[in-house]
Amino acid sequence: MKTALITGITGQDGSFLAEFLLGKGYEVHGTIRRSSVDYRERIAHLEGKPHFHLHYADLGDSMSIMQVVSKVRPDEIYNLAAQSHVQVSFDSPEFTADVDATGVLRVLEAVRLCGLAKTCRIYQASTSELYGKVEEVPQNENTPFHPYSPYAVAKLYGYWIVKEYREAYDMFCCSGILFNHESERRGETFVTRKITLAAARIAQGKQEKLYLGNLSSLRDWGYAKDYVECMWLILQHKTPEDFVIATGVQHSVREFCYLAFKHVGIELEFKGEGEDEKGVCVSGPDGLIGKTLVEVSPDFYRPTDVVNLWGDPTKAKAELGWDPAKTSFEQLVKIMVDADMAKVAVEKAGDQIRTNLAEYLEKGIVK
Ligand code: NAP
Ligand code: G4F
Repeated sequence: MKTALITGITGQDGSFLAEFLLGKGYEVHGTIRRSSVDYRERIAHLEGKPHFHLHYADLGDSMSIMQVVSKVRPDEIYNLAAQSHVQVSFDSPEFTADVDATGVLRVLEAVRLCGLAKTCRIYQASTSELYGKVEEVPQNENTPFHPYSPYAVAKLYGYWIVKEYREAYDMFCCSGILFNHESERRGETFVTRKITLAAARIAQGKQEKLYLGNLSSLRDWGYAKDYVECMWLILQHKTPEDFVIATGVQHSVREFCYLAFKHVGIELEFKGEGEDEKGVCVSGPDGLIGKTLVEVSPDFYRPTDVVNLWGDPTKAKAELGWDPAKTSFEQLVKIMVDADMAKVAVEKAGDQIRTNLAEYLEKGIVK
């Protein structure tokens, strides 16, 4: 039985990867952080399982990483922990650098100092944000980097330090240069999830309007569940190498929005340009026709924005046998919207129960 350590196990990818590795018969260890709210939504269903273990550690704290690596002595480490929000990195650049850049160094050094350099394989969660202000489309493993946010600059250090440890110490450490991947577990402030939640809430009368930033931004969006398989494949490869993981298909934020709303029965027409662009309901429920449901707010613009990400997964397909077309863009949108429609329906039912209860209490029907 192999032992894996996942940093960032509470995140979108960490939770899917933990399920995937448990399914492969791994002993899975993950790092968590102390929080005032102890409900770990994405991994709650795994807690208590015999081969699933959690440890407190923080990528900003070398001693905690040393401690967990020396205790677990993993065969594989998946370093997924990061301050992963690009816009937030403009507000917290120093924290982002500490966790997303120096944090990677801390993991590599912990492995080396624990005497595991020759036995432990390390996956580093690298990103298409490295291409930033893109110098070529589509982007592959040889495309020059041009990071365009504090997040991307920090991740670029992570990429290079992994390469350095591979060459200097002959360690099996690799970067997966992953393009955007989404799911029903995606954080609610990333654009896709923000859209699918809003579409579900607007369709069920719980929200009036959705405010977004740059609607013309282009992304290569895949399904997170498919991408975690690739992380594992990268570590099973005969040699330590870096891989681009993407679908090879590109769409705009506007297209994502159109499709998500269409899936809940609302057809949008986008009118106007730039900050004046609006998404108006042209067909759907009576009360919504003619209403502006999507508006642009400069609050969601970034000081520098990456606008043209499009990955070329040829190497991953040829060398890892990975299928980039497993889940289509349309299927991805459907998975996310269906999950959010169900979530909002449950929220609404909860609201109704609370309203009824308040009324019964007031009338003295229940005490
Ligand atoms: P996510 O949902 O934001 O999860 C991030 C994880 O990192 C969470 O478990 C978080 O813990 C943990 N974390 C944050 N700061 C930490 C710290 N100082 N010490 C220890 N843990 C910390 O991100 P994701 O979408 O799953 O992405 C996983 C990784 O892939 C990240 O490194 C991200 O930058 C990278 N990536 C993501 C994509 C994508 O499209 N999703 C694409 C390319 C690369 P808490 O729950 O306690 O906050
Ligand atoms: O969903 P996003 O915030 O993702 P972004 O910036 O591409 O970063 C994600 O993918 C990276 C891989 O390329 C990861 F490394 C990173 O960790 C993260 O998972 O924004 C996507 C695009 C941007 O161009 C943004 O300007 O959507 C645009 N956008 C337009 N309106 C918006 C919004 N983004 C957000 N978050 N919120 C908006 O209202």
